[in-house]
Amino acid sequence: TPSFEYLLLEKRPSGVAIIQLNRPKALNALCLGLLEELVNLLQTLDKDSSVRSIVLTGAGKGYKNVENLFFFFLAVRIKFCLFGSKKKKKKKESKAFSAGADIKEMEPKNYMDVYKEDMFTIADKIAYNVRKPIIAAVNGFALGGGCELAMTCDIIIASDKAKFGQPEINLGTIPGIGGTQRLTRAIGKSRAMELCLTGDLITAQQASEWGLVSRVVPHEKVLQEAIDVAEKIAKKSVPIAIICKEAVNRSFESSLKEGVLFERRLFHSTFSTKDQKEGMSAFSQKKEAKWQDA
Ligand code: CO8
Repeated sequence: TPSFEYLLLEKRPSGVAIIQLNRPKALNALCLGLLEELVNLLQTLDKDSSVRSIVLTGAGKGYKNVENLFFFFLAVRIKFCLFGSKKKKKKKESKAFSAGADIKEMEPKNYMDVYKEDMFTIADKIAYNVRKPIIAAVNGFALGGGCELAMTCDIIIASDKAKFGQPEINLGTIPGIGGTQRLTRAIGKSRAMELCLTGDLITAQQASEWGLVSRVVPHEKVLQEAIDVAEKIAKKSVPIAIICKEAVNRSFESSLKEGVLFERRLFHSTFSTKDQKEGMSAFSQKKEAKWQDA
């Protein structure tokens, strides 16, 4: 298993890989090291035949390993016995998917620095090169680059405590990982303009009403909901899911007519797969399809 400085990875037998952005003290801000690890890991998982779908979330309270619950309650009890029930200062680390690009890392840079290192172009590899479906479980703030990262995923499921926004204007800059483009396509010009120009944040409920996320669930359920969706997808044929994702994504890149033609060609191409034969014959025989991923 590879080791990471900024990520946590869990691979489940169901074929779902769960990645956590793991800089909770900096609200999972996207430093360049984190982005590099993330892109490399996603590309590795994309080629890993034991992985069928991917969940991306932020480290923090929303993620609890069931096996660790016993130790969690034991620790709470011991703490209670030692320190009594006095209210402690609330820990800061439970509330972010990602608060965006790392401002402290960007602060000293000048134009030539960001131009030469082609800052954030690496993130395009997630949107354009990762073929398996990625579900974002947004467990808190998704701001700036955090919101942009969620938007490069294929499905966004939000905690009822999540907040979305593109506050770059308050820092004297603008979104740099596709925010002005993907947000506009997701929620329309007027709303995207309002968010990008005011820097205001919106609630998960508002994001859902505007079509940015597919659903809002209670905070403690957000990861499980995303895993459930990922597991459903993991039960499909991997190549067919990849073809399907490619077809939906083409709608962002082409006219309707071109998109429909592209879809038609891909649809035809599925008839060259064993899984199309299996899927249709299983339906006729009232059996469950056994995908060969071929
Ligand atoms: N970068 C670095 N550190 C951060 C970031 C960030 N984006 N966000 C939070 N942190 C740090 C804080 O500095 C703080 O650290 P410390 O404990 O050492 O002081 C810690 O995380 C906790 O944060 P807060 O104390 O601020 O927590 P609050 O609960 O008070 O506030 C907020 C939470 C509202 C999320 C607040 O932290 C905030 O406003 N964060 C910044 C959000 C933001 O502006 N994001 C956009 C960044 S720019 C971007 O993403 C795209 C730039 C594209 C540029 C393209 C160039 C080519």
